[in-house]
Formats: sequence, C-alpha cells, structure tokens
Amino acid sequence: MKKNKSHFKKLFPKLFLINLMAFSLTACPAPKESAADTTAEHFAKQLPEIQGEEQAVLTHAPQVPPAITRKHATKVTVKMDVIEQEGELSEGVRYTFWTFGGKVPGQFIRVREGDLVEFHLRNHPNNKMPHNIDLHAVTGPGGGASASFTAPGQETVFSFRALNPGLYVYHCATAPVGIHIANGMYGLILVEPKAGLPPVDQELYIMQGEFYTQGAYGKPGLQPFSMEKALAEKPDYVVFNGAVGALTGDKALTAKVGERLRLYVGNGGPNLISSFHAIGEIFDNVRHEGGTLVNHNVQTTLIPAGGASVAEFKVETSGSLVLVDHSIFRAFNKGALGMIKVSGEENKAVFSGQQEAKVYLPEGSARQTMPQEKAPTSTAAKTLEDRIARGSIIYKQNCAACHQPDGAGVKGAFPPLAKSDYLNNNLKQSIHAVANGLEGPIVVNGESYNSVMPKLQLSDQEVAYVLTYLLNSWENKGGEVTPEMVKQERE
Ligand code: HEC
Ligand SMILES: [Cu+2]
Repeated sequence: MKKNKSHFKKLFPKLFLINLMAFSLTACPAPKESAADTTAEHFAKQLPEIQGEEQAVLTHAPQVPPAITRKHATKVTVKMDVIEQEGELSEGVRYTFWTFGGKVPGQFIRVREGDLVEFHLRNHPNNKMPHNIDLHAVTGPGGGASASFTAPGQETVFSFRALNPGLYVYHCATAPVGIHIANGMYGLILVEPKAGLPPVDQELYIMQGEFYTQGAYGKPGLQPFSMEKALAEKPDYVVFNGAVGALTGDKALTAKVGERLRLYVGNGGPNLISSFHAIGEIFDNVRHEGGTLVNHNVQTTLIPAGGASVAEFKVETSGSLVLVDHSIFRAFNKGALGMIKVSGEENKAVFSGQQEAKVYLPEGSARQTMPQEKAPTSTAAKTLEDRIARGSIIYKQNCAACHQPDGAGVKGAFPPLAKSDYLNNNLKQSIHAVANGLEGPIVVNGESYNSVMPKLQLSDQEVAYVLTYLLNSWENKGGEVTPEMVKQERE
C-alpha cells in the first residue's frame, strides 16, 4: 500500500500537492478569503487578462477563418444571423433549410483559448420560428441555449469564456430540437489552444448531416421534412456541407502534391455517427473527437453526432482523394461523398498505378486442360447473343452498383443507361466514356449530371461486350460495338 502511494506521488506530484493542501486546510481552518476559495471572484482572477477586442471573422464551409496569431486573450464579438430559406439539397431537389449564416453548415467560428466571446444571435425578421444556439465550447447552462432564445426580428446577446481548447459543434436547441438540427442548424467553433496549432498549407471545413425528406432520394421538387423517417433514423440524404455534390465536380476541393492539409470535420447528425474516411489517404494526425489527444496513422475516424474531429495529412501523390462516410451506402447512394483533386507530379515511388492486367488461369484447374472453356473474356464469343450474355455479366460486376441493375440509374447521382439519349444518339462518346472514364457536366434525357465515372480496368473486348449489352437492353437502339471501335476511342 505504502509503495503504491509513493508510486502515485511520483506520477502525479501536482495532484499529491493539492491533496496535501486540502488536508492541511481541513486540519486547521483558514480565514475565508484564502486558498480554498471557490468563489466566482477567485476563479475570475485565475482567468487570463482580456486585452483589446475584435470582431470574429466568420466563414462558410469549406473555408476556415485565418489562424490566430495573437498571444493574449481578447474580447471577440460574434454576430450570427439565423436565416430560414429554401435551397438545393440535390439536383432538382429543394428543401427549406434553417441556417446559421445562410448556409448549411453554419459559419465557422475561430477563437483562442481564454478569449471572452460576446455572442450576438440575430433572428431575421422574415423567419417564422424562434431559434437559439447551444455551443459545445461553452461552459454554462445549455451551452448558451436559453440565454440566446430569440424570436424572429430580435437579437440577443450573451458572453462566455472559451475555457477549453478544441473543435466543437454548435447547434440550435429550440424545441423541437431534432427538427431544428435536421433542417441544418449546426456548425463548428474552434477554440485554438494558447500555443496555437502547427502550421499547415490548407485548412478546410467539412460537416456531415442527414436530411429526412418525404420523397425518396432524388425525388424532385420542394421536399418537406419527414418526422417519420427522422424517428426511424432512416435519412434519404447523408451529405457533406449541406447538399449532394457540395464537394464534387467543379465544387471539389483542390490541393497540390506536397501540401499539408488540415480538415476540421464535424457531424451535425441529427442521428447518425460518421465513419469519416479519405479513399487513397491515411490521416497522419487525428485530433480524436476534436480534443487534445493526437492519434497517428488513422484510416477512418469516428465522429459522433454532435462531435468533431481534426484530420491532418500530407498529400504525397497526385490524383483524386474521395471523402466518404465509410458506412458506404451513404456515400454512393445518399450523397456523403466529396472529392479533393490533387494536382502535381505523380509520385511513382509512392504509388505505381496499375502495372499489369492479365487473364488469371489457376494452375491445375480443369480450365487448363480445356482451352475452349477459358475465362469468358479471353476468347471472342461467336454469336451476338453470346456477346450480349458476356456483356451482361460484365455489367453486373462493374456497372450495376452505380447505374442500377435495371439501367435506370439514380436520379441526381448516376445517369440512366436505359433509353439514354446520350448512349443512343452518340455511340462514340459513350464508348469513350466507358473506355476512359467520364467527368464533368453532361445531360442525359434532359437531366444534368456533374460527377465522376471512374475509369474501369476493362479490356477493349470487355468494353465492347458491355456496350453491346447496353445497346440491346432496356429498349435501347440495338447494334454492336467491336473491340476495334473501342481501341480507336482509348486515350
Ligand atoms: C462509380 C459509379 C459508376 C460506375 C461503376 C459506372 N459508372 Fe457510368 N457513369 C457514372 C457517372 C457518375 C456518370 C456521369 C458522369 C458525368 O457526370 O460526367 C456515368 C456516365 C455513364 C455513361 C454516359 C451517360 C449515360 O447515361 O448514357 C455511360 C454510357 C456509362 N456511364 C456506362 C457505364 C458502364 C458501361 C459501366 C460499367 C462498365 C459504368 N458506366 C460504370 C458512374 C458510374
Ligand atoms: Cu432553430
């Protein structure tokens, strides 16, 4: 027991001292004003002195306000407007968002540990609802919620000391809280530690959230909130930065080889936990749960609803990194997908690209002795029917996940191949798309798409089979694509 105690003393000398002090105080009671003082006055004396004042720079995602360079605490005034307004949730899909600052997620707030924050919440006169704000960075009742309860056309003010450094979520906490959050009322506040954060080349702001709409994913028009789906925790949309495609196509994030990036990632929920992952990268450092602990070499960081994480990495080679919630149907079918396009030189020492692709014939298998039954794509199929059948298999394995087994596509995400005017009217460009991949805005049957179809590792023969299958399926125009035609379109 004794041994244990001295060991404890070694590990926690300060704690031990405090213990001793407490002991001596109870042993001989001291006058009221002295050390055991737990009064607010005494506590206030221990806070850093406030020098000067400034107005907070607020930014919309994916932008982050500049790093704080001052070395003292100050009074920071934050003025935030609540705006209820209709916007685009996905191509052709409208939603009435309730926002902090006009967009989802709310504006990014950046202060320094020890700062005195004077928060002004202004509820726009055109709004219909009262709102407030609960900042997880606040030490105090409701995180400021009741102190900031504001009716339309009103402004409220409250102040707090940013006592704990970290990355924190803020959200509206007006009843019914779930609906206010589900409509987009969340954002991030960074309380920079006194010593600051290590410099990086780029800082970015990404926040995940779900939307519960009455219409299924992609159903066009103004979609009302669905309480039923919210209660069942079954969103139709799981998105980054407030909309499907907010971080893809021409809105993709960009970086250069060699840069260090820091992502401030939040999760507004209201219900789901995010398994945040960057396809093709490993996070060098993760400030787990937005706190002080730094973990290294992380593949996927778990971000609770109402929580955050800081992920840092250096980009070593060029290409596209894909940001996803690794609960993967959310990424490819509900919108939780973003992109960082990295420009610069490919780094072959880090990643070679495909070095070889060839038919695999297991040794000793029956196939070796029966050459006429080789792997399906290694010999030409004799009849059009055979070629269509082979194309059908290739389609199921390589294309159906995105374009759907019936070729109908997914509205707003993956264009249809069934009765596609793009496919039927211009065979060359479709061959080109399948052979080389496709990126950028296109219109299929009057609907716009602006996404990325990856280049798939298929031979000319396989591309020919799959396109022949497409042409002869789902009321498409018929016909045939040959390997020679594919060869001409290869880049
Ligand atoms: C990861 C998802 C994905 C996969 C897998 C995929 N595609 Fe696509 N495809 C897309 C997207 C997204 C577009 C639209 C790209 C754009 O917006 O520029 C597209 C466009 C097309 C188009 C032109 C538009 C149209 O509707 O006619 C064709 C043809 C096509 N894909 C065929 C295929 C075939 C064949 C395969 C399988 C060999 C395949 N795709 C695999 C996502 C995918
Ligand atoms: Cu609200």
